[in-house]
Amino acid sequence: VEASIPEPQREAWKKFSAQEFSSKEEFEKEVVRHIETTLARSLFNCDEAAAYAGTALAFRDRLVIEWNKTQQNQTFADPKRVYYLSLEFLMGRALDNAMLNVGMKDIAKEGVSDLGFRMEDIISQERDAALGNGGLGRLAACFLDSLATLNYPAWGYALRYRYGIFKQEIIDGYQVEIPDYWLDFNPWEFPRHDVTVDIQFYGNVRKYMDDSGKQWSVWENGEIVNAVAYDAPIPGYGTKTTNNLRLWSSKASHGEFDFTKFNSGEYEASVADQQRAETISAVLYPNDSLERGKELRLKQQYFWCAASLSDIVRRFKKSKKPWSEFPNQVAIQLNDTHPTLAIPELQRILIDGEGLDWEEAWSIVQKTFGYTNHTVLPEALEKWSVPLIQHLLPRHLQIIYEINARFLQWVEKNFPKDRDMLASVSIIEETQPKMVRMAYLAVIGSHKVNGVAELHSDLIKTTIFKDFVKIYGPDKFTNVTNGITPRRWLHQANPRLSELFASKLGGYDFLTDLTLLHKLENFLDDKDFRKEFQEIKYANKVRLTKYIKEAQGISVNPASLFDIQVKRMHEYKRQQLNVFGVIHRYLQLKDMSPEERKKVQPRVSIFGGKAAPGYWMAKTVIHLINQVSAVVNADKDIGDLLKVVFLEDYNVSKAEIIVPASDISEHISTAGTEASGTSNMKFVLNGGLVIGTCDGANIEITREVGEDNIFLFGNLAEDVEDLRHAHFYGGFELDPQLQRVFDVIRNGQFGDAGQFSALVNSIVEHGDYYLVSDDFQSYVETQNKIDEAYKNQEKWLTKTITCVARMGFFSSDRCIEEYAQEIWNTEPLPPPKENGA
Ligand code: GL7
Repeated sequence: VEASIPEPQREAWKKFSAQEFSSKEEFEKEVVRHIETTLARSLFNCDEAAAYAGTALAFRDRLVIEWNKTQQNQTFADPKRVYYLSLEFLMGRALDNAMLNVGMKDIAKEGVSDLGFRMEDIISQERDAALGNGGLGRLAACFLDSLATLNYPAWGYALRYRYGIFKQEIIDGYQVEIPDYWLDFNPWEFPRHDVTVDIQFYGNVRKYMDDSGKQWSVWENGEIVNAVAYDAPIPGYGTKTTNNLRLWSSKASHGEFDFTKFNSGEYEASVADQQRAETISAVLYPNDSLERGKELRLKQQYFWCAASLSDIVRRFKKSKKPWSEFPNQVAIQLNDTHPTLAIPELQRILIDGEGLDWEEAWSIVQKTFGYTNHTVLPEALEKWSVPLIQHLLPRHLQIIYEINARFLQWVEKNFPKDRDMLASVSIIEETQPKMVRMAYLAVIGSHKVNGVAELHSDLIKTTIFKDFVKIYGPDKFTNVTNGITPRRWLHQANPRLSELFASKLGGYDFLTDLTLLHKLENFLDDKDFRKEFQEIKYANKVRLTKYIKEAQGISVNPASLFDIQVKRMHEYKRQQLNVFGVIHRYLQLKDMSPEERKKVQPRVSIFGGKAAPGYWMAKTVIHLINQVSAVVNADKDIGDLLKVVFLEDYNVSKAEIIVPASDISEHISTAGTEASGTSNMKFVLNGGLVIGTCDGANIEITREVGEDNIFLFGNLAEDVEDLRHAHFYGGFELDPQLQRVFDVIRNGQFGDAGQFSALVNSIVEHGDYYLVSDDFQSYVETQNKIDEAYKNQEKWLTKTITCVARMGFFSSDRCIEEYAQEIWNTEPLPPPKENGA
């Protein structure tokens, strides 16, 4: 039943309905009111944290007003909505983004200054919302920003982890993980204790038959856990549309809280049950591109899918439309295979709950879902054991088997002579134990499957989903190249550069149409523009220099070439190639005479990134980088010619400082392994050049900026298999320069050599799976070219400006339009024009 105020009382409501502050004075009034009443603090007791809280709450009020209006508007219009299911949303900080999108940042800046604070200090009080690992989670966050900005009626659904991605500390050169309990003070979320869903686990399935002989299944005797909704407003830029991100938190259900135990004195046991329920949403799994098959992770996935679908179905049912309309009202996008259980869950709701027959239900399911694949790495492709699913979700296992049986019968009928194909496309892998291949279930249950960059989308069609292309034809598979939001990754991270562009382009339209940057090429010869562009880069390097000093205690010279590789630590991303290159550079510098050294281009090699806590090899690379940093930075012979920095605890808010400060950034994965990469786009948009392999989005960046404006090196994806084969069967001859690097590591120049033997052996003895040795020489040569190119600052500047001007394609707004047209079939719903507006 809708709780609505009767007509006669509505006048009073309207009269007192919440108003948005619109002047500096009103803003200050709101901040002070929140500090004094919401926080119960006073001007004698107001630190930066309190000032942040007051400012955030003032902006939150504004967001909430728009958010309510947006939701109301969407409820009345009842358009087709997009639901983006992602286990990760790496949102970062919200205040700066809220101020930008609401459009009151300047007023607020003056306001907080009147109250005795500096806006930068206030902004940096906020903790990152770090509900994600890396690119996949940050992509989801950029998509939310674009969806709202483009007025798409869209919801994000995820889990409200109590602990986000761990905080990384480096102690004695080793990574140490510290829990990130981020919910102490989070003004951006709203608990919806009235929006709850009962989620069932375990139990058994019983078949019933009614008088007419119709059979149906009931899943019973399970354990119930409660899902409680927490909502966060997602404001669009330059629009009043404010969408919703709904996070589910797990809680013991009252039915489950064991009162018999409680009454019989087993108070502790009953509380333990409660804690077990809360464990489901307690922690984000800290693995990036790696699956581990833990029961709790599967529980998380089902809990989140079931709660979200129940919510989506409930919203659809309010419209009283027939079920056949469901796919015209609902588009659900699966961000990787993590939410694949939503497919059997919707089928279950439709057949067991709503009484539809199988075919009718299945056709609705297939039309509703789209699936985005984000990786071809075998270790990241999710498989769940059949016994585990049987135990946890017995009804879903039946449904998965039924989906598979019908699918295989259909394949058998259409490809009668192809026996091998049946085994290779079966959702069930016939191993011991049997496994459910989630990616296959996602392909079969969706109407579109997309990769995230051109090369990647081609690769999935020729490797992991090859047989499905034969079965469904090529049209089911498509590409949507990733993008980034220019609001956060240009305007917020680099306000001065954004301002410079606005001054040349006649306003900030480029923030919503990034292709407008192409007009910057008209200013390539404009002396003032060039000078200002260069000064901004230098100022950003100075800012990072200060941060490096503060955070790591290392002094670097901002006039050096800043070479940056920040991303999750992973063998396929090849930070090891980078650090071997740094060691090589160091050895060469040591060999040089003082005269020769004078000609060398000074360089700072900056690394950053977290390793999954159980990923030993990635942690070893972190350790090596830190050891090299200690030795090189202390070497008086070398001075500023080479400095090596490992920046602790890389995250979104640090990226906003790091990205604008690069001269060169490294995107050097083994060809064919990085599905897209998105930081490459961020660095180039901020006036840095790229050294990279022909992989992921590097290829499309090259297409846009031109081969002369990017430093590509290394083997191509099509040759990787042969090279790997050659390592095993053709013998192994190591590049002499790389050999020398390994020799000094083995001699203990960077500390206990034993620590690094597995890393070195993975290359010299165990087949060099990531082709470090094959690409080393071309990597080093390309780095030398970069040194040379950097010496001609005018040419370098021309390259960087040209690159920025050609980055229009990589806006996440373009991605969202592509998804909307090709996959979701949805239209924007702009906010209604307000009176007087
Ligand atoms: C990733 C890819 O590795 C990365 O290349 C891509 O940019 C990102 C977003 O599409 O998705 N896939 C994946 O499993 N993770 C990624 O970051 C964790």
